[in-house]
Amino acid sequence: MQLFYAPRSPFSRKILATIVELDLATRVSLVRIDPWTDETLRRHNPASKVPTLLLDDGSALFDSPVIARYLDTLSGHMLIPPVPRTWDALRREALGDGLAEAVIRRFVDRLGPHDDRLDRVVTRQEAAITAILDRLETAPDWMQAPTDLGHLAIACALDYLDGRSPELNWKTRSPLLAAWFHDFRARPSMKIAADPIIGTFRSINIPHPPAEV
Ligand SMILES: N[C@@H](CCC(=O)N[C@@H](CS)C(=O)NCC(=O)O)C(=O)O
Repeated sequence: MQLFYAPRSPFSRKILATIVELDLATRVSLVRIDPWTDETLRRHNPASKVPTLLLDDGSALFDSPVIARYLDTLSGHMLIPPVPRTWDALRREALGDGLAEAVIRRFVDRLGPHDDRLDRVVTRQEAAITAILDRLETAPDWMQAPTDLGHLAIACALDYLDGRSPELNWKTRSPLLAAWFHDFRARPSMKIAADPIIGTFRSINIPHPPAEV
């Protein structure tokens, strides 16, 4: 299988972390691509977005929730637990993905010329960001649950929030979440997914992955 990914993309990182958690690294080679400037990807995914997973039969899977479900099925459902816990894990994944989406939209919209319409879009994204952070902070039982796809999605979104929008100071607003994130990001899967220079998962199979990147 080939994974088209971009190093800064939080959705790509969720899938990179999923692959490592599921011990599938030897079965996936990585193709780094800039979906904004490189049209190669559109042949496989008409929306030309990362992540896109090219299967061995030539068909492609997208977007990240679909890819994650496929990989989880391949490896015996280790990241999406059985019913009734399924829905908690998938809700967490949706919260993480929703947070990442709002951070991306806020960032892109703020690049444009300043006008009222854009202000409204940015304000709406900020409302989503704070509401998702508050939901995760005020009902923290999920932090103790066994690691699932939802935890990976949330951690990748928080890492993206850190890098893209440091001015939002989310850790001050969400101290419990910040403490959880601090511990969770030490997982090998998170460190590896944060490495923007990996071009192949072969580097992942070394016993001691590179320290902080
Ligand atoms: N819902 C999609 C979102 C994917 C997405 O938005 N990817 C961004 C990078 S983070 C992208 O490829 N953007 C290129 C574009 O919008 O043209 C998923 O979960 O995979």
